[in-house]
Parts: sequence; structure tokens; C-alpha cells
Amino acid sequence: MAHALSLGRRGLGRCWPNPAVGCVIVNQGRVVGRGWTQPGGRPHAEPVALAAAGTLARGATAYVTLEPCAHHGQTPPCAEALIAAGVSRVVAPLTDSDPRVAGKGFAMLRAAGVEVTTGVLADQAADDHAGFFLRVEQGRPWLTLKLAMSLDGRIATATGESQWITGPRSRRAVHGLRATHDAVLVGGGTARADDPSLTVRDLGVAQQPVRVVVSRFLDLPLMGNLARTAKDIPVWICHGPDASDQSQQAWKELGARLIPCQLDGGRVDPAAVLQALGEAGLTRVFCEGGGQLAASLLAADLVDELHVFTAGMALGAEGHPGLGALGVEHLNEAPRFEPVDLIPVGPDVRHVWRRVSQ
Ligand code: AOF
Ligand code: ZN
Repeated sequence: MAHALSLGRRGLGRCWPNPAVGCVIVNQGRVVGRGWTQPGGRPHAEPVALAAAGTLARGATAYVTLEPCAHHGQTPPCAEALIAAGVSRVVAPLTDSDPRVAGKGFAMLRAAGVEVTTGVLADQAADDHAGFFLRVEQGRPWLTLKLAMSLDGRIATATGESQWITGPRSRRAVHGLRATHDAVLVGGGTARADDPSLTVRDLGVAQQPVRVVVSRFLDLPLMGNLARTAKDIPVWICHGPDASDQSQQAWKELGARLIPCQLDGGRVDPAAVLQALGEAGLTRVFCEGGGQLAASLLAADLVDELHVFTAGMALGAEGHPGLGALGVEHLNEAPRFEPVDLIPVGPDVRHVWRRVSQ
């Protein structure tokens, strides 16, 4: 199952809206087939592994990281394919919460006399499929927020110098995070100030994440990196109702997808943004700031995982804070996270935190 999980993770960021499933087929102690959900979500993991196993699937055990599907979509159900191939046992950690499956895959297998074992490495599988489950159950994608700051939580000097606070190894780790998410999300302020391209570089990925910008007035540079590349790598812009027709037209012509969202307190409502991104099929979104967007996501309790890259450098109170105002007056109102991991990254330290539901 650990092997199946690691194969499944190869699909993260590439197979939305489908979950990134892995499958290993074992016959008499030998691995005879391996597969994972393919780019775009199909084929599913099981038919890939079954094709590799051929007749050796007969009497074998299939380790699958999610309940095999039971529905006739664009492909026949994987549960049916496992039965037809003569697999005698299926080990899968979790039930698929997609209502088209939801226990029917396991029932189909059991009815055909296939032994089913569940629960194996269920916590790891739940982590890998967290975005898929969140979208099916709540309509929004999983949100990972990255903050890269000085020891004292600053992201630029008083004069605005910010390149680079964290080192090249941290920036490489950030590209790894981009690659395992369906989309990279930034606020309009960051898009204007940094002119980012938000692509994954130097990791050899075949599919780039969608670039999403939140900009109330859609007042983004028409000559920048995002505008220049919007026809090749998707750019989606979540804007408010008061974005001018002229900028809407200009961005449409550049190839961007425009997503109108309601406002909340004068800003694009972060909950509306995530619902709209879920509706569009995204299961895992990686937010890279800026401080304003990060603060509104935190204040709305929408940050599921936080990666803080801290550089061994102090910038003092005159530096720019990494986070905008959260409106916290009492400690019991502060968004809370629990530690998951602490990783030294060259001269920096990376802390991983998970949301504590209140
Ligand atoms: C599996 N193995 O590798 C994946 C599964 O639109 P479709 O027909 O491709 O079906 C999508 C659903 O299939 C998705 O919502 C989830 O329930 C399941 N994904 N199932 O047996 C896989 N990726
Ligand atoms: Zn399937």
C-alpha cells in the first residue's frame, strides 16, 4: 500500500478533478502491475496496472489507494475490470465519497466473491485524497498557503527589496509544491509588484498548474508575464462585480478565463473564490500570497495547510509584514495550526502546519 500511495502521488496536480490514485498488483509475492491515475484523470489507476499485469492478475491481490469506482463514466467501472481480470483480493484504505461510488465499488467486488480489506494506511490515503474529498463534500479545494519570511515575519525591507529573503533551496521546494497542486493562487497586488510567471521550473513537469489571480478591479498589467503566456498556460482571474468591461475584454482576448465573484467587506470574498475554483474542478490550490490575500484566507478559516519558510535574517519593524491584518482582538479568535513537520532547507527552515478546526 505504501508503494501504491507513492505511485498515486505522481498524479497530484495533474489529474483534477479526479483523485490521484495508485494501484499495485501482487501475485505470489511479486509485483506484476503498477499504475496511477493518468493526466487529466483518465485512465484510472486500476486499468493501467491490470494492463501491465495481463494474465498474471488472475488470483492476485490489488492494492488500490481508494475504493475502485463503480460507475460507468467515460470508462467502465474499475471494480468490474478487477473482477473480469480474476483478481481475488482488493486492499483499499478508504471508501470513495463520490456519490456515484460511495461503497458501491466494494459491494460489487464482494458480490463477485473478491475478498476486500479496508483501512490499511488510511491516514496517509486521507492526506493524499484530502483535496478530492473536500471538493466532493464541501465544494471547495484544499488550500495550502506558503509564507516565506525573515525571522521576524517580514517579506521586504522598508524600501521594498525582497529578492531574495529565502535561499535557492527553499525556492526549489516551492516549485515542488506548485507541481503537486492543481493551481497556484496569488493576489492582484503580488501580480502587479512581482510580475510572477507562477510556473514550475527545472522539475521537468509536463503539465503546468493553472495560474489564478484574485483582483477586484482586474487592474493587472497587460504586458506582464501572465498576460504574455495566458494562451499557453491557463490564467484564471477571480474579479469583483465592479471590474471594468474594458479590462474584462482585454483579458479575455489575452486568453484568460474570467470568474466573477461576490465581495465581502470591500474585497473579493475568499470563500466565494474557493467555491468557484471547486466548481471549476480544482481539488488542490497553492496560495503564494501576497499578505493581503493570505490574511483574508486565514481570517475566513480557509487555510488547510501552511508552509512557512523562514530565513535566518531579521528585517525589523520597518520591513513589510508577511501578513495583512487579521482583525484578531482576542487570542481565542486567532486562526490555529498544529505542527506537522520541521525541515531544514539550506540556510532556511520550513515549518509545515495543519489547520485546527475550531
Ligand atoms: C478509481 N481509480 O484511479 C480514480 C478514481 O469521470 P470519471 O468517469 O473518470 O470518474 C471520476 C471518479 O472516479 C472520481 O470522482 C472518483 O470517484 C473516481 N476516481 N477511481 O477507481 C482511479 N481516479
Ligand atoms: Zn475507476
